[in-house]
Amino acid sequence: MIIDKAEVIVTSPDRNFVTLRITTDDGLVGIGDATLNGRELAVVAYLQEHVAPLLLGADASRIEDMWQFLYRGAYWRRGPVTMAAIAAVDMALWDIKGKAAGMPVYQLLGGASRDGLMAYGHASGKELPEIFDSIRAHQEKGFRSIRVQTGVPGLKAIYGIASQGADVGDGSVRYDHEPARRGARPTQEDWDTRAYLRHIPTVFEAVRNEFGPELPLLHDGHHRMTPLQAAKLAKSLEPYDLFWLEDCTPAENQEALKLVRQASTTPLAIGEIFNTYWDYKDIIANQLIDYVRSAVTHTGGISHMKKLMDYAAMFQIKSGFHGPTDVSPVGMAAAMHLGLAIHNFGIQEYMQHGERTNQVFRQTFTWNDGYLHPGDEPGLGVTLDVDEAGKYPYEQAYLPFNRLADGTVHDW
Ligand code: CS2
Ligand code: MG
Repeated sequence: MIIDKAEVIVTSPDRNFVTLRITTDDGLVGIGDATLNGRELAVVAYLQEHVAPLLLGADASRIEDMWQFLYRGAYWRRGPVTMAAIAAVDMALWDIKGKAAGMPVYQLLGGASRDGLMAYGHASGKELPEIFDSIRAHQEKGFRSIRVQTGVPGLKAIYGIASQGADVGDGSVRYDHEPARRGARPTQEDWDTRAYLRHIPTVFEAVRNEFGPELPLLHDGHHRMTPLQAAKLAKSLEPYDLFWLEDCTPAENQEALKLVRQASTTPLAIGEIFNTYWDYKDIIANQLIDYVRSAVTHTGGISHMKKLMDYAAMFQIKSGFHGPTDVSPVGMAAAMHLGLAIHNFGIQEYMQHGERTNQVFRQTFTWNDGYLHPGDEPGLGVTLDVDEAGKYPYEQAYLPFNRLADGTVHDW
């Protein structure tokens, strides 16, 4: 099972995706997601110029050895571009191994530890009526857990509001959740932490009054608070019994989470911008988080994420794998296979890709009554239609960024 072809396929049906496609001399094909939102072509170059030539002639069955070769052999370690590239190789080799064995990848990881994966969707709105409608719409789609993001009075455009139609200053009106905004320049949005901290408890008070105490609710702080502000936020949301508060403060300063922990019992989820288990070493050992937020796509693939989750299990920390529309269906499938197999699964983010994306990536996973299942096709269970992919060339796109009222750049 020798690799004789390694192609990097860039396609942009609803947004840009990067896929590594590996073919062996006995005709097996494996695919891996290498999408890094807003910096896609950096990973394309890393794969095409530096990794693909090293794959040719290699034994596709040696997944761990290839991982260690690509990680240690590069000399320069870690980082989002490197680890997304390694992740794509890892996913593609697991896909091939499953096809060679005639088994879905979760069976190769130890088999199913549950019947299905509880998933959460993204409800949002500028104000309460729109938020309530969005929650109901997600319940009608079958979601049993729901993330709630809200507009903030006085702010024109902020992260996570699907219907935000404000003119954000560059003439653009439509702002989707995650897809990086197409266009030659990043879109500027605005932020005011004090206004947000005053407003957010009133939103969850209203949501709890409307939908009751049972519904698992999640919220994403999206890195925008200082540690003390994050502590205030976590404490203010404690009465509303969140499933988790995510990215309450930028996690480069991991010590800061001790302050949040001292202030509140609101569960914390961190890690979607991490890319190796080294980023988690101390916050897991010090019990500073409750959920691991990484995506398989951004964190070295299935092999590395399995090791990370085994370490997290020692501290009763569970998975909450990242699953926005900027993780491709291949990355989603990999997350589902891993999530089904590990004991310490927590919840799976599921934003649901667009119709054109689902035409390019033919998937066999199921979504039923609030639960995902990766399916039982050999490998990852996703096929990339290369011809369909060719209809959607790459389009330059950037994630938005924030400026405060005085013009200072701020975390988005
Ligand atoms: C968000 C991410 O889903 C989430 O929790 O934080 O979708 C994030 O905004 C995007 O991945 C950025 O590309
Ligand atoms: Mg997030």
